Amino acid sequence: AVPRPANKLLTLVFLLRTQPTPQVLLGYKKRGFAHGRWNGFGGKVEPNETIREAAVREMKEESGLLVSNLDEMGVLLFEFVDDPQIWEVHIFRTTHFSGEMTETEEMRPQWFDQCAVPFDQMWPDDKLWYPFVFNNKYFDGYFKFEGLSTILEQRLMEREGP
Ligand code: 6OG
Repeated sequence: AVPRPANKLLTLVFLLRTQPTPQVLLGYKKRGFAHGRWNGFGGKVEPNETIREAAVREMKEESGLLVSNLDEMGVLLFEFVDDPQIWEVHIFRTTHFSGEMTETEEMRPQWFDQCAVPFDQMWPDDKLWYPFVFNNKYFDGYFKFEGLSTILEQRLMEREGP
């Protein structure tokens, strides 16, 4: 059998609010991998923390905000051509936050109306599964990428519960 590396665990958090209109907080990634794209807030899970702890920590580091009451809505698996490592991204949503929003060296946070998300400046898979997050539905997905912009294979389905 061919040995396979363990999945690389990542988090992605979506902070939602209903006032003044239904909105989502996104961050513009200023540097690093996949810079120049808007995304939720997140990053790698460290060895000494839970996935949930990582989600809260990364949100704080990248936006200045302390989030709580996270609901895990879905898990996405990403495969990249010529990379044996599978990325396992855990997607959370919440409406609970405190603290001051701050721009960091890595991210510029901004509220977007849920009907005006800049999908043309985001990972191309995002437009397919954001509706689940906005509508409070649970989901699982798999996307195979060639480079940063081409999806070769995709599977996406709703699931019953968390
Ligand atoms: P750093 O390794 O830069 O965190 N991420 C993705 N997000 C979306 N929406 N689509 C993808 O399609 C993604 N692949 C990775 C997970 C990387 C951040 O980017 C997310 C992490 O939050 C391929 O610290």
